[in-house]
Amino acid sequence: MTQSGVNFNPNEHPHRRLNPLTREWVLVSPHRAKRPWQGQVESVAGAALPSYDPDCYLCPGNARAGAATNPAYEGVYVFDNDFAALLPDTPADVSNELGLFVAASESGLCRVVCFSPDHSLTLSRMPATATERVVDEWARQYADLGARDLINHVQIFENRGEMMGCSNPHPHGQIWASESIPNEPAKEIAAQAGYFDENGTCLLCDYVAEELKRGERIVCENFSFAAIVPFWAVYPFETILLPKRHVGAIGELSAGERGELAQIMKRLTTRYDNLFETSFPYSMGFHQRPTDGNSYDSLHLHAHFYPPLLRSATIRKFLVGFELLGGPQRDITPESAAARLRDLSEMHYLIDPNS
Ligand code: H2U
Ligand code: ZN
Repeated sequence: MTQSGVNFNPNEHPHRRLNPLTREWVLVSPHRAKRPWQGQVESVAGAALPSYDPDCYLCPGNARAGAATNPAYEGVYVFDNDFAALLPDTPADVSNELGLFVAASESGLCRVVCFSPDHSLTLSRMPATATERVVDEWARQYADLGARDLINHVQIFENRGEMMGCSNPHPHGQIWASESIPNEPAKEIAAQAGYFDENGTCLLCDYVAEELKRGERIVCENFSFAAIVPFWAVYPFETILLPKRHVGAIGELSAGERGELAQIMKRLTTRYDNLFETSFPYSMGFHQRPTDGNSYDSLHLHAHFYPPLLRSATIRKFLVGFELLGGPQRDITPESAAARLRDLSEMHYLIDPNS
């Protein structure tokens, strides 16, 4: 890879990187970001939210759509989504006309998980001990939903911020439990199995160990977990959160590890908020073993955080043009994004250290 006598330099020259989890390429164009932080970094100070909002359909004691009313809950609260995208009683059917018009019925269940009764909080500002109860609930939901014959995959996720299509700032996430394995986990499962067949080891065990040795893409870590801007990141400040040991599902984490997961999520999301002094939007979610009864030994539990912000609270990455028609592309390198996140404080900008 040479340009008339100039050696290839990944910090200067356009190149492609392979995502081994999806086996897809991302185009990295670092030369476009040579002066990335010159512009004014705007921050959008959102109005402080009240702890209770009488108009919020997730706050304790409030009415939801239809007939339901939330109880006066005090910790984590889960309910069946009133506008569920998947329904449990869908009649089974498959059709295939000419291989061109292929459809299959899909059953499932959708739930909403309120992380806290306090409307004003976020995972970044909740006490880690409260988030630990969220982790416990995720494990319970995965076990409960996954045990049903109908359910073969449980997708736990959080959309945060209007930019990500989140309808409400109340701290909450969703669970979509489905009959089939969705596209993204299906790609990752195949790639992890393929890597295991070729190497006899787990792709993400090998990856996290190697990243910990190299250090340059680590954002933060604790004894059991590491948060990394992956080598193949598409979103500017995308991260992957991984247990260092081989675990296939949240329910296999020990009580201590669940506490550490809650802590590292708080530390990571605090860094995100501090980056542009904003309530940092993202979609995050866990990839864990499908619940269809197969073993999936090569699958390593992890969470992806996909945040769209690029240079400030108002400048965001859109997937347009080449990215829609060709493939994903990024300007700043994952290494420089990791360095920026790593250098940030873990004291949330809205929390007064003296109070
Ligand atoms: P989002 O903010 O990520 O959209 O999640 C909120 C979910 O809450 C959404 O899926 C559901 C929506 O269907 N919802 C209810 O179940 N009941 C309501 O009364 C309003 C919204
Ligand atoms: Zn609320």
